Amino acid sequence: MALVAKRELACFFLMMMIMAFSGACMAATYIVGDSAGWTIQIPVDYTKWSSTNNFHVGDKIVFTYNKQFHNVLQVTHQNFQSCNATSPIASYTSGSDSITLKSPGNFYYLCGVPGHCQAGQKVPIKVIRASARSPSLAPSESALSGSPSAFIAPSPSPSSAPIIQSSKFWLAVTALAFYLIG
Ligand SMILES: [Cu+2]
Repeated sequence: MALVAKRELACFFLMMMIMAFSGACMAATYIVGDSAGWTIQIPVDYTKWSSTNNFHVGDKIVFTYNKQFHNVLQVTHQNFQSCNATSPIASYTSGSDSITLKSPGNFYYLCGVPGHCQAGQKVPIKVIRASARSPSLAPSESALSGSPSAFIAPSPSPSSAPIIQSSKFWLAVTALAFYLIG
């Protein structure tokens, strides 16, 4: 009986570790505004929503909305602040727009339908390097706020660090599982 409980505990622990690990190191997808989506019908503080998430290079943001009433325009910081939709960098109109965050920096999106941006349908997205997840490269993350443009320069593949992390991770998990099973 005790043995079964220990095994269950070990399995549960393994599952939790796997979930935590994949959450920390794999590309994530974020629905802008979560369940509310991209809207003005429900008051959503998109700036607050954005600030509660950590966006990394490789992550995706998805705008979900009724395309009859809204759209998504990527704009400059200046046009974001003034809700100027006349010269977007990119525009999306499908109603379910998945945008992959390809480089670090600050990106700005708003709805181009007159009045909507002013009503709060605008979201800033701050993207940090995927490799910033690795503790050895962590100092680069703090430098990002100073000058995002510096990070557009080509960087080494972020895949190397997670592989090292991965092997250490599995070693730790295996050791712990054995310990728990006894
Ligand atoms: Cu709109």
